[in-house]
Amino acid sequence: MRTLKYLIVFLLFAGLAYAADKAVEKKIFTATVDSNGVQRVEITGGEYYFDPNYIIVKKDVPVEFVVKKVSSFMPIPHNIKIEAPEAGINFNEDMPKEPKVIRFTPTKAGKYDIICDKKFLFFATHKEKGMEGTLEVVE
Ligand SMILES: [Cu+2]
Repeated sequence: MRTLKYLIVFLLFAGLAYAADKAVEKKIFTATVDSNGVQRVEITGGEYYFDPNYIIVKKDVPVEFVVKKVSSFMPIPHNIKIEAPEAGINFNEDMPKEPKVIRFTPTKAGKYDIICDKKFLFFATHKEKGMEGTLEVVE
């Protein structure tokens, strides 16, 4: 009986550790303006994350996202999507293995969701699995 109690406690902790592991770690990147007047941000996507996942850019300065996905054993498709037309940002692009450039110029300060909305059959979307982030546009 006592063994069973220990087993239950162990499983509980194992479960908690697993849940903590799933929590999304915040990886912040503050873009700088390069000599061409562009804020270039390299973003990698994988299972199931964006790296970085918290990106800070300046308003009214062109941005270039250079996106690619890490190659993995399973050919899992990923995309990167920001839907904020009010801020001049509105795209939904597949993330290829070779770097792809996405250009936009944010016109409004605020925080905008970055997501991957791919999913497999009836399973959770990648966003729900942690493949999400924030684009913060500052004045
Ligand atoms: Cu994805």
